[in-house]
Amino acid sequence: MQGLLNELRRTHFSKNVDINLKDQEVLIMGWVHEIRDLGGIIFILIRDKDGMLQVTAPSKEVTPEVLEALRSFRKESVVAVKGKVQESGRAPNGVEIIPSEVTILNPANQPLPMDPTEKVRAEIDTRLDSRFMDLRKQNVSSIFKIKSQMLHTVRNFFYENDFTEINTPKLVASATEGGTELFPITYFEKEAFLGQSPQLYKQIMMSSGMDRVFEIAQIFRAEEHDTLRHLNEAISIDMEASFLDDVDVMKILEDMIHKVLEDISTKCSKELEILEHDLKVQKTPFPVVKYDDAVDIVNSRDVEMEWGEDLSRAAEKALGESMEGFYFLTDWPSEIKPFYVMPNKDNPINSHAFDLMYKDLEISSGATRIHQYDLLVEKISEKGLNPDAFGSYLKAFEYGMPPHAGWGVGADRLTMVLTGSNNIRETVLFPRDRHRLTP
Ligand code: AMO
Repeated sequence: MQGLLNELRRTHFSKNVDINLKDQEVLIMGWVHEIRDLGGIIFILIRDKDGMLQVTAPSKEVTPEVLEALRSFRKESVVAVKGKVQESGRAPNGVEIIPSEVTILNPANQPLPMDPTEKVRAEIDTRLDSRFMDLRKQNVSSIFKIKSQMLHTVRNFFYENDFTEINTPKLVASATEGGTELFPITYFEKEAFLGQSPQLYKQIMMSSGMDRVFEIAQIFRAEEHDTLRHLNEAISIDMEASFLDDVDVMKILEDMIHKVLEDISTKCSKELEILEHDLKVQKTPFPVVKYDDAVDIVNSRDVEMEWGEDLSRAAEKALGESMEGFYFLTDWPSEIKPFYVMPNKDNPINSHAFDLMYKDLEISSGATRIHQYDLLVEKISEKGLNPDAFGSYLKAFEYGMPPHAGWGVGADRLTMVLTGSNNIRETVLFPRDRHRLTP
C-alpha cells in the first residue's frame, strides 16, 4: 500500500546537514523561507524544525524542470527538495544543496497574514491572530522549547522526589480561592464552575494516604485584569505533601526552581542565545523577607502600604527594585490569605503562608494548611463562605487528615522569567485574556 507521500521521505533535518555529507544526496522538507532569483542562479532558504538550509540552483547545473518548479515556489509554501550536498562559504552550516528533484507539497496563499522572517515587526495582537505563523519564528518557538524543558524538568524532579502525579476535575461545584473569580458554566440542571485551583482536591488527597502528590494543569480565573501578568486560563504546577510544613515545602520549591534554572541554562543554551537572554542560575537558599519587613521596605521607597494590605502593583515594584532574583515573602497576615492557610499558633493574626517572588513578579503561593476540622469550619465562616458548600472537602478532614503543606507555581509566569519575556501572552501558545478567546 502506498501512502500520501509515496516514496518521498525526509532523510535529514537541516541542522544535521553538514560538510560530512559532502557529495551525498539528501532530501529535506520544510517551508520556503526566502527566495532570491538572480536570473542565472536561484537561492532558496528552506526552513524546518530547528534551522535552515540553502538550496542553490545555478541554471547550468540543474534541469529545466527543477528550475521551473523552483520559480513557482512562494514564500511559506511547504516543499520537499532532494539534492547533492556541496560546500559553501556563505550559506548557513557552510553547506548548500544543488537540487535534482523538487516537490511542492502544499502552496501557501499570498499575501501572508504576517511576515514570519522578522523583517517587519508585528504587534502582539496581529501575531496572536496568526499564531501558527508567528510560531514559525525561531525566537517565538524558542520560548515554547524552554517551557517544554521546564515542564520536563519539573516532572522529573517530582518523580525523583517520590511524588505521585494526579489529575483532578476542572468542572467543580464550589470556589477555592474565594468567591469572586469564577467562570460559571451550565452543568445540566445545575450551576457549576471552571476550577480556579486544584487546592481542595490536592488537600483531600492528603487524607488518601498518598502522601506526596503533584499536578500540572489548567486553572481558570475570571479576573477582569488586563495586565502583562494575568491570564484567564493559566497553567499551575501544584504540589501537596503530608507530614511537612511551610518551611519544608519552601525548600522543595527552591530546589525545584534551582534545578529548572540549571537545566534550562545547559539544555536550552541555543534557545537562550536566540532570545538574547542571560539566565542566571541562582544558588539556594533563596533570601527570605518577612511580610512586616516588606511593608517597611515598600514605605521606605515612598510607596504607601498599610500593614494588613496585600501588595499593590506599586508595592510589588518597590519591593522588586530592592531585591535581586528569587526571594520568599513569609509570615503573611492571616486576614489576606485564603481560609485553608494555617494561622500562627502564638500569634494568629500572622500565618504560615509564603509567596515566592522573582523581582516584582509573584511566581508561587503556598502554606502550611489547616488540618483540624473545627478550625477549618471556623475559618471558612470567618471568610464569609458557607461551610455547607464545602461538605465533600470537609469530610476528608474528619477521618484522619495528616498535617500537610503545599504550593502552586504559575508555569506561564515562571516561563516569563526563564525566557526574559515581559508579557505573559508571549509564553502561552493560545492565550486567553480579557479580550481574546480565539484562536
Ligand atoms: P495563587 O492564587 O496565588 O495560589 O496562584 C498560584 C500561582 O499561580 C499563578 N497565577 C496566575 N498566573 C497567570 N494568570 C493568573 N490569572 C494567575 N493567577 C495565579 C501565579 C500564582 O503565584 N491554591 C493556591 C496555591 C497553594 O497554596 O498551593 C493558589 O492557587 O504565579
